[in-house]
Amino acid sequence: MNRPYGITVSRHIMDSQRLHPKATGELSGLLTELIVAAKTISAEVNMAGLADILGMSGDVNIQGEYVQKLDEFANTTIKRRMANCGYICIMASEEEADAIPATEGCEGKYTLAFDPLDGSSNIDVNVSIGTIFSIHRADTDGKSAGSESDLLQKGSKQVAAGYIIYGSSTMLVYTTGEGVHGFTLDPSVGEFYLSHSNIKMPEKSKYYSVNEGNTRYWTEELLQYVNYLKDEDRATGRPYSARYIGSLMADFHRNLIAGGIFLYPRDKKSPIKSTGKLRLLYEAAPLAFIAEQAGGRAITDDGRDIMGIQPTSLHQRVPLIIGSKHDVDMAEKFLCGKKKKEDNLKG
Ligand code: P6P
Repeated sequence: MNRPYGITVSRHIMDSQRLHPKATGELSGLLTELIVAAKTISAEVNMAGLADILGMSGDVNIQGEYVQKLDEFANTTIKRRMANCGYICIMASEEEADAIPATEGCEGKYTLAFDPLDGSSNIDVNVSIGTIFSIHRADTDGKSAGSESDLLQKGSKQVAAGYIIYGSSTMLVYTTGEGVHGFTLDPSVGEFYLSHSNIKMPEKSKYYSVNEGNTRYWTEELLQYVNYLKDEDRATGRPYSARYIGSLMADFHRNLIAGGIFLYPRDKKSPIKSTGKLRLLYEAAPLAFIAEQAGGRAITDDGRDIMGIQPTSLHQRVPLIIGSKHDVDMAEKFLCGKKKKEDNLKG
């Protein structure tokens, strides 16, 4: 079968760099190193069912979650490769309590925040999982150590963001602020080929993604919005269909390609979810950058733009409403009390 001789991700990165005469190539180098780590993780994830790596490692991470062995492998793979790459000065990982400095003498001008393997609770049941990354420019001379404050920057300051989803195929989706582009891995040659150029999220969708097992813990406004989606009104394409996989990567990627709205609001089920479950630095902010670059939106459940939130801690959680612009706009009206379900009964 003729292999697709399309654009490789390396060529796409270099083509993008050539558009910026002042570019030093450090961001290209950083992305290239991250992609090597992703290929390594992909090979391991795809073998998970065969190797004895499946199952729990017995450890517990900063989030208080049992760490799956693949989590550890992914975290270690990224940390080791990026600490010595010479392009970053400090890192934050979902799996580590504290910031991770670059190896002394290998400091660069960027910072990296990452979730090494989001959705890891789905590993043993073969559901798509993913690595999420967010890159900022540090406030340093580009040769010295970074500090935690270099990591605590608004999403609007991101230089690049992306994810690798390990699913029926392994895909890399990333943005450097010039659109969103998707690459599919051909494992037989170990190369990512451009498969989704300039992805645009459908403005309006027919899917909503939320864990309805938490309904009793939601605010009244959220309940009103979700019930609105379930009402029948052909003119506005309702009722929507429910699609919730329980893996942020799988749910977000489907919504990016096919359209949809994903909601993980604050709920009263447990104290740690009083500000939502998902983390700002390495989940909400990078996905918000991608969503906005693809024409979508990302807000909190009280209407604040995710990209405008000033982080105060590495593992800060935020409520996340993200997806097709029309749907997030409508959710915002309900959540900010500007719209009620019965308003629509009046036509
Ligand atoms: P719940 C997976 O554990 C995760 O962090 C995300 O990938 C996913 O969207 C969310 O939690 C699912 O949470 O409470 O619905 O199981």
